[in-house]
Amino acid sequence: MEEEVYANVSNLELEEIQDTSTKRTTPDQQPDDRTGGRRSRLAAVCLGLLCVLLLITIIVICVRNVKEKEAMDQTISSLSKNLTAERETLSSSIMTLTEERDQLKNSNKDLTEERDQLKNSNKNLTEERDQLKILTEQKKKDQQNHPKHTVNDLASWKKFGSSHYYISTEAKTWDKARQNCRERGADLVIINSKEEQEFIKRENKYVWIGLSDADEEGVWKWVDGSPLTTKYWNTGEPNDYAKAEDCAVFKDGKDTLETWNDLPCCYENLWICEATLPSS
Ligand code: 2F8
Ligand code: CA
Repeated sequence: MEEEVYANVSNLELEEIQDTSTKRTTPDQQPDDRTGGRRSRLAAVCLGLLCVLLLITIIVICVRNVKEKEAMDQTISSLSKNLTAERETLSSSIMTLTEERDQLKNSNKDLTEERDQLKNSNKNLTEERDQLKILTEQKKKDQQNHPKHTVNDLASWKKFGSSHYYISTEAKTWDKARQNCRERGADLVIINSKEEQEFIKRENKYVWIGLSDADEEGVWKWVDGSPLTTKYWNTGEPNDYAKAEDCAVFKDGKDTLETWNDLPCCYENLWICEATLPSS
């Protein structure tokens, strides 16, 4: 049985081998094989051409890209140059503008200060004008109510040199004492010589005189506006005690000629008026 099977198989194999060799050597089938070979070659040539074409395309693209990159680099570099130049122009114009702004700030500051000073001086002048108006009005009234003294009017006054002196019998503040003198056509006494100082000392009275530093601390002025030159301050005076003493008083009972002291103007004291007659 086994032998039979082997024999069959061998037969079959033999047939197959015969079939195959018969197929290869069939003369009818040879033109087909040649066409296939040609096709394969044609395909290979086409493939090769395609590869070459692809390579050329890639090279062209690469060259174009390189050129484009160069062009872009040039554009970027020229833009960068322009921007740098523009930035420099802008920073120099910023510097100029900053300087201009600072100058304007300074001149604005100066102008503000000037304006404030002008405002102040305008205020002061307005105040001065108003005071002068009041004084002028007061003077007019004084002249109407108390016309200037004649020699006869002054008969009761003490005469020394070319002046007449009135010593009050009541006490008043410095301002009111002065006003009283003015109403009498005189003013508080101005002492401008040693002889006059000696004359008043002989009266031996504690009296206001026409000297004050009320306008400016430490700057003593007589009532006619003249500065103090010949001084007869008591030792240690004027001391502006408690920062409140702006009016001068003539002290009595002193051994020396230095008899003056500064006192608060609101104190009430006797006073001396001096009238100087106009020279005829
Ligand atoms: O010692 C001088 C001093 O004496 C007094 O002050 C304590 C006088 N003041 C009054 O009288 C208000 C000062 O004027 C004077 O300088
Ligand atoms: Ca004093």
